[in-house]
Amino acid sequence: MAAKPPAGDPIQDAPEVTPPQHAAAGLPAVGHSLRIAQQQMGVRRTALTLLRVNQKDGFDCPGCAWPEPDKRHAAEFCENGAKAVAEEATLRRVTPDFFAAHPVADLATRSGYWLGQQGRLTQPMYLPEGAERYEPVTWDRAFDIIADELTALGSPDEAVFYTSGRTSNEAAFLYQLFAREFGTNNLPDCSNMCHESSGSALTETLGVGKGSVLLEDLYKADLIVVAGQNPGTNHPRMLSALEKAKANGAKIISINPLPEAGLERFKNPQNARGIAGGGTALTDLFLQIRIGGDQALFRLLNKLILETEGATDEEFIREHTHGFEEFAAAARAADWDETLSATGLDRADIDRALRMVLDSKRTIVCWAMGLTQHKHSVPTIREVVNFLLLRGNVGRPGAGVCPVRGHSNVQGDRTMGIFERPAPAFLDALEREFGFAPPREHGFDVVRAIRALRDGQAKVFFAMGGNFVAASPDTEVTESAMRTARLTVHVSTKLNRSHVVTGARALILPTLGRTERDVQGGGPQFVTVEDSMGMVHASRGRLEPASSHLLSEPAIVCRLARRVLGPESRTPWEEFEKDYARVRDRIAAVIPGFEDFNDRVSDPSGFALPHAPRDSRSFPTATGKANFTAAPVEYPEAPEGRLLLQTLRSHDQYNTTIYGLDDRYRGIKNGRRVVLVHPEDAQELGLADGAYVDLVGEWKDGTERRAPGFRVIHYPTARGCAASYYPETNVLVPLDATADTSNTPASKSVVVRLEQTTPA
Ligand SMILES: Nc1nc2c(c(=O)[nH]1)N[C@H]1C(S)=C(S)[C@@H](COP(=O)(O)OP(=O)(O)OC[C@H]3O[C@@H](n4cnc5c(=O)[nH]c(N)nc54)[C@H](O)[C@@H]3O)O[C@H]1N2
Ligand SMILES: Nc1nc2c(c(=O)[nH]1)N[C@H]1C(S)=C(S)[C@@H](COP(=O)(O)OP(=O)(O)OC[C@H]3O[C@@H](n4cnc5c(=O)[nH]c(N)nc54)[C@H](O)[C@@H]3O)O[C@H]1N2
Ligand SMILES: [Mo]
Repeated sequence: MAAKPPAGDPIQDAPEVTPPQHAAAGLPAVGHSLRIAQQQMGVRRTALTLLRVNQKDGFDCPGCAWPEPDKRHAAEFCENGAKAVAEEATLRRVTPDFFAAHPVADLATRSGYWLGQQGRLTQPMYLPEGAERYEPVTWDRAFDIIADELTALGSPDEAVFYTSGRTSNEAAFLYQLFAREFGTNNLPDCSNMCHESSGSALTETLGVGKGSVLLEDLYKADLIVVAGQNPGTNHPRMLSALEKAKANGAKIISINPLPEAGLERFKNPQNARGIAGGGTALTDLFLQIRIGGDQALFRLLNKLILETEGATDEEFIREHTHGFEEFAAAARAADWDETLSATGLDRADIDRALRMVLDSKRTIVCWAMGLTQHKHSVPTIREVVNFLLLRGNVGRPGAGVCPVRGHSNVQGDRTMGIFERPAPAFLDALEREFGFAPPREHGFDVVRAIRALRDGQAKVFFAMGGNFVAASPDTEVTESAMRTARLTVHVSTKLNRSHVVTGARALILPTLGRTERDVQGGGPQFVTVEDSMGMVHASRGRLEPASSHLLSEPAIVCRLARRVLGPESRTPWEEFEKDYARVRDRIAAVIPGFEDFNDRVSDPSGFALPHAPRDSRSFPTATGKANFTAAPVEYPEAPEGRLLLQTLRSHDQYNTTIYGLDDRYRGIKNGRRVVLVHPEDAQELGLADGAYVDLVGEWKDGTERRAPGFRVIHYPTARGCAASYYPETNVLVPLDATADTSNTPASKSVVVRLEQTTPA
């Protein structure tokens, strides 16, 4: 067993490059994940833990939000799920001695990778004002410190309560209840940086801000479009679903500036064809689009559909939609030349795509961050909705919208009320059930919370999970905003950058992870989660907790609420902490679709939440119909000599958690400070393969931001585009560069100049 973290840092970043691969998964993936898992957990624990992932009596994989098939394999996890589990179930520990040996100033010089590799947090730690080191603190004292700061605020709106998407339904429901009873809607979450654009676009057009398909629908589809998503790395179990869809006759179009290996070919490690054979070719048509060209592409496809006799579903349009004429006029005006230049595609490619679209009776569009993190993301996703509505592809089997969510319970957290702009009906229900008047004014999202901290309007920052400082845009602005806070508090499993860039005082509150046993006064507990397709099910950890000092997330919220709100609160916090079933009773009373929650969740397969467009083709929008929309077409353009940079994930990371330094499918090893550039663009810019550059972001207000020391890799991305990993490149994303309407940071289209330097 190798429970020791790496000794040195900065960890050597010396990228080596081989040609990109053309297939994903297969045996190398299994070997790779087992190696990482065994380094963290040892052999026995690896076997015991991984067999419990996503089983009906086990825990929900803390990796992604892709749903579980009803018939599960003995090993219903993937390489990257195994890495996520190993990261949590590691045997390495961060103890008070560690903090005694490492002043915060020292930890602030370490990489995020090094911090994460130190292991699980074991005790509550406190950084007093002016102190150099974190020191151990009791839970009671920690809650006193938070309560003192919260009650000293001029207004509850000077506190910010962030959530990351691993938090269970029960913890999330309690957390928003506490924040609102305290008096604020300042509940930003990672969704603000992720699928907020999908939520905004879908709520307006279909009336429900979630996907409209179930796993079975993928198996029934004729055509699946995968746009702006890299499932081979980020949702590997989706590849098994695509494989099955193909076996049933589906065609796949992938739309991406990068040829992602996982979408080209899948070698399923769970069948003989995948292990010994060549695997399954997935993509039938690859549209290598320029960054941000998707709205233009879908607009032109819509024009072409409209121009094809009999291609639209007239009855559906008449019965169920609104705004068709205005949309159709805008679509008819789409221009071929403009589309070709916006997308970088050939006419022949678009013709081929059109033929596949017209040949399909049941079409699903899946997407992720490649569509959501641009200035014009909301109109882009609305154009995808137009595309589906035209042929009646919403609310029937094998068809619909499929935004593929990130964090394993990010969708559930939103359902539970983690939202800075809660619906009035939700607040009314809270008021009825709990007998206090929740605040009605909208709170801060992520970007507004950073501005509020920067401008002194927010003074206490509390995070339920996540790594706000590293995940947020404009690193320097965010870090200095965080340092102005009176108090920063993080409920966390692992050490990260947000623990070392702190307010005047700081607390780290260590918590149980998914894999661990949770026993409270009322006996062993389980929690629930909702996947990307609106299926709710239980999750039960089995491992001994990483330390006897850990509290569960629900327990932390309940104790904090009792301490802050005092005897005046009529909410039974003590009872909630003892028995999470009591929390579920209240969720059932407040949130539609959770009736008889405790009974229904005892079904090991879980249950599906209602979704009006999917279930009955009814659309709870302002017009009572599905809305066509007609926004002007936009696309980003880089001036002469500049490139459009997207900031994305490598294969060895989970957001800001770095598992290793390889990006296997893209052929990059042992380094993360790389920038992928098309060989011809590189040549025009005079940059040889392997040249060293600084990435200099240029924002429209004339400001520049610099990320130094990246190695240029000649790579087959779309022309005019570049790609580099997040979070290293967050320093380049201006705080004000956000999507219209959703306010999501536009981290997939940053204008950059590459300045050649000498290697460090
Ligand atoms: N192993 C692992 N799993 C994860 C995560 C992780 O970090 N690691 N993160 C989780 C989270 S929170 C999320 S949100 C998801 C993220 O899942 P993804 O969205 O797949 O993640 P990204 O790496 O950001 O990849 C974006 C993809 O969009 C493409 N793209 C970029 N710009 C454009 C564009 O303008 N148009 C089109 N058509 N394509 C574009 C990129 O080339 C890339 O393939 O994954 C979740 N699962
Ligand atoms: N430039 C750029 N920026 C981006 C993105 C991008 O594509 N490009 N993607 C955005 C997206 S999609 C997202 S979702 C955000 C992610 O933003 P976050 O969700 O804030 O970040 P993570 O890196 O997922 O958080 C990791 C930390 O969560 C803690 N943690 C893990 N498990 C648990 C748990 O069970 N309980 C608790 N309490 N804590 C736990 C650990 O301490 C770990 O260090 O980043 C966004 N930022
Ligand atoms: Mo995400």
